Amino acid sequence: MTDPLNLNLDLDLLFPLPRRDFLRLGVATLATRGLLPLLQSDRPVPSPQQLRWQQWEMGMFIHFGVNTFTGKEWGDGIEDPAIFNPVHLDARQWMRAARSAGLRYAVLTAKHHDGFCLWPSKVTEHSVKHSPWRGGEGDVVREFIDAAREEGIGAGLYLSPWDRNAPSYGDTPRYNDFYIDQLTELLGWYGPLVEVWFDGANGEGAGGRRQVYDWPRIHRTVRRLQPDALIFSDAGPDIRWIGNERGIAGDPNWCTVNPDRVPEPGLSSPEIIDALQHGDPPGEGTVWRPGEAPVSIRPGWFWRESENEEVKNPDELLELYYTCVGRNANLLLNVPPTRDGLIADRDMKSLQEFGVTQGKIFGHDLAAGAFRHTIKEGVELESSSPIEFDTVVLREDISEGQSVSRFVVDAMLGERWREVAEGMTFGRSRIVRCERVRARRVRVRAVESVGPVRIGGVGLYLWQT
Ligand code: FUL
Repeated sequence: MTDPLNLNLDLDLLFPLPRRDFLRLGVATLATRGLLPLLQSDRPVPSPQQLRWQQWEMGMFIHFGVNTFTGKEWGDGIEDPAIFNPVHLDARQWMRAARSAGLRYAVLTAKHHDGFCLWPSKVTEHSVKHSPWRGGEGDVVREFIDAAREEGIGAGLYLSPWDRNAPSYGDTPRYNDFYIDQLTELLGWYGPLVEVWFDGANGEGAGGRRQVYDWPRIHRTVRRLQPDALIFSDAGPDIRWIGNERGIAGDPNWCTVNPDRVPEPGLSSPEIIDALQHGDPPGEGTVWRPGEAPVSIRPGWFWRESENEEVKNPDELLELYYTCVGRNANLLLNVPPTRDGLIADRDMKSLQEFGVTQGKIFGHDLAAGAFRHTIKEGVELESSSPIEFDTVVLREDISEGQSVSRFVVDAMLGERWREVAEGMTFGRSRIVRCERVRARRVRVRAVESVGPVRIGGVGLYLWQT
């Protein structure tokens, strides 16, 4: 392979894999953007934990608590713990639901804004220990974590900083100590977690007092007690919010971001939402902070009988798969248990069918047997017989960073190459749907990039059979 700018780069250092497994592109683009110093060693790359999490692609969000029993979205903090009694609670059923839809990790609301704790916290009385459930001896967090481990699902917890029950809320130092105590219980009592989810909501305390959260201390606590857990918030530091609750990632979507554009959780402006949606290309984006898109299978975050007819159907879930996973973000799909403590039949059915649909479409790469070889700007697939496809999955090997900023997919139709799809970033995965074509030769060209490109995979699928 020649180096277009005669930079004498050590290609084997840049590309330790066999040549046919990678492509190196866009050095000219690098030069024009002044990014040449950003070669492999300086580029933001995922930590092993981020990489694993990105490979999981989808997780299950579980909103559960006193709101499940009141029908409210935000409890006001004065709910009587006696209302919490999910008599048939079975966290294994939640995990089976997750598995059936290909959701590989799960995040439970250990405490939502109402302050009710799903575990027997020692620093508040507002918890399961004053509920009739399991005679006041129960611990939802424990049951959730045990079930997740048994079913091979990564376990994560959400601990709302906003607490409408805690009397100290708004008295900044006092509440911060209380919050760290709760966090310490959750991070210390239940074994390894994969993700700790921090919501930016910051309501007023009594008398209009403003609570200032101590984010550096919160992060230090997570790092100390759970060094392998990823920290989610609008502002990361490990995973960033994608900027909406509708399950739509930006296009383009970079895993890297300029941290100055999203300085702390809970801030909102068009510029911040833009940064969350799209990230920033390496160079401008100095940290690896992939996006996660939380969205509910129902209109609300908590289960509500009145919304039983509005559960998203498998086609809608598939659409979310395309707009999140297909745009290089993880999908965190909320599936709230009922008052019985179970995932409702209707939600379960949607999840199961979504799982079956994924298998039908993506279970077999139609190009699996095709010969692949490097071409000037990308890779060409050549199959012995024509492949009929309408969906292309493109991946970079993100362990080396993210680089592609514009790509084109061509198919050889008749005797000529015809462009069937184009777009911007790949990242962990990019799914493009195109018109249905039949071709023996297909090529993917990364026509612009901001650094060395290493293609991690190209797959062809048929979505509309
Ligand atoms: C928001 C919260 O206010 C919602 O209740 C929900 O938990 C959602 C995931 O985050 O900020």
